[in-house]
Amino acid sequence: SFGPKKYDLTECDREPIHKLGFIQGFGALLAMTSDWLVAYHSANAGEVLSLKGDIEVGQPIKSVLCEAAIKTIRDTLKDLNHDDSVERVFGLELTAGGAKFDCAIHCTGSLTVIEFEPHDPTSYAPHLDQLRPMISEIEGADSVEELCKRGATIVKRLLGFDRVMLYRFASDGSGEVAAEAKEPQFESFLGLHYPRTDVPEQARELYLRNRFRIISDINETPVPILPEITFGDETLDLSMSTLRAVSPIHIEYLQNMGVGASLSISIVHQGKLWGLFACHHYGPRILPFSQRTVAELFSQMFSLTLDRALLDGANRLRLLGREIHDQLMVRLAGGEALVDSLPLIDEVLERAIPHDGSSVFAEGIYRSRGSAPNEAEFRAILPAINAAPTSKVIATDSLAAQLKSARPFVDRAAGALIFPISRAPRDYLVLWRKELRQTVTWAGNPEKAVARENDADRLTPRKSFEAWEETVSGQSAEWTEEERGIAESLRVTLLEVILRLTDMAVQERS
Ligand code: BLA
Repeated sequence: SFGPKKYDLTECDREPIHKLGFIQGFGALLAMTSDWLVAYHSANAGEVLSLKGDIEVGQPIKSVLCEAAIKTIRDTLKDLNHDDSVERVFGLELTAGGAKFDCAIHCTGSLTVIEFEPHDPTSYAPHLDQLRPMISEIEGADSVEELCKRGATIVKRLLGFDRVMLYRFASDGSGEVAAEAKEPQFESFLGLHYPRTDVPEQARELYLRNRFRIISDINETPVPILPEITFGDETLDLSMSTLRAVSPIHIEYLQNMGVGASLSISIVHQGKLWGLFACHHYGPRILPFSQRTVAELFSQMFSLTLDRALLDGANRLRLLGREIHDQLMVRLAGGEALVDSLPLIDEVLERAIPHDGSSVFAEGIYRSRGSAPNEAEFRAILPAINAAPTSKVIATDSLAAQLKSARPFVDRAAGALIFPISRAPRDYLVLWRKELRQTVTWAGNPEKAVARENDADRLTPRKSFEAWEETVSGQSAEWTEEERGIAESLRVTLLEVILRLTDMAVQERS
């Protein structure tokens, strides 16, 4: 239950956040059995509906809601076309002559769940009007970065939160604030990285199914769902709920960050949780259901636009790869030795695969640039990489964890993208990346925003960052799938160029 329980970092992934048994008080909930008896109700349901008596478990729903409302709910159920569907009904009168409500209706197991909150009379129209210009605005973005920036700005404008971030996940579940729109008086979190535990595994899974959540008042006491314990000891599954009270651990985290309300919308790419629009407000903030629905719609459009932008990006990189091929061909065919073309290789590659240093080792000669290891250091790792397969690019974000001999230069070159570029003797092109913790900027100290100190300061972003710093010690930024793709085709190019040059040299000699 909600209380001052202290949590351990390793417990994060195990908390059953979909079955905590509480909702937020800006609405109420009823769950009905298939024979339309009340199975669960939030403790505030009777009050929100202005009923005289208490709601009892097992009571027929028709003694709680009016006939017309029940009919609407039944009809709406027909529109639920897959397991995780949630249908909305705006302005529904739930009791005869009573107030109107905005409702979310869904099924879980054999139960029908209706969640309702006071109807917002401004309704859809004004929010919907905003949608069309927003879509053309994101469609005009010419890169993923620009798209993210515009997305954050639009969501900020749409929802009026103090801070809207686009939080982008890396493949290891950690993440980075990739774009931000905020009120000027708040410190920027742009570029900050957070460890994977900050949005634990089960939360990331849930956020794929249920793409929208709001925590409207961090300091509000959540409303229990009754009965708290049933015969089967089965707590109501709130996975698809719109009112679900979130994990108390996360509440504590937000309190420590000084946040008053939080909202996040999933950004999905190819069936994976690619990122979140993460919104903070420094006071409580309740948004009408209609407005939340429009924001959700926007994020779906955003996800589609993102799909296309990522695809465009991949295509651009492929074109760039061809360009690199041509340029290299011209240079090397002109008689330049491979080791001497490192500056060119570096220059063209930098546009496709950002790196901090590079090396070429060809025909026994070593050349390097930037933060690459020196010749002696490189020769020390050579036997190990010679033992690896020649047929593909080797990508590692922590070479020193795999190779003892790489430890002496971990401070300069932690990650390596190794291109084997000939058969024997083994020649290589290597791109290097520095340790992430040296390159990641901790832009300011968000702890300044903390209003109170308590003994649970483990759960502050600062502590989180320290934990993250430890986990990524000796590790560079990862080589993304796209980067590894370009590297692979570039390896083929280099191999081809080199083989052709060798052929030419052989022909000249004979
Ligand atoms: C959920 N954690 C979340 C969510 C976000 C973050 C956005 C989604 C819920 C929401 O909308 O608020 C993380 N929020 C961030 C990050 C930034 C931000 C990284 O603004 C950066 C600026 N969280 C922890 C630790 C634990 C933890 C250490 O930091 C576990 C011990 C847990 N986070 C946690 C849990 C949830 C969560 C359990 C799920 C909350 C829920 O949906 O019930």
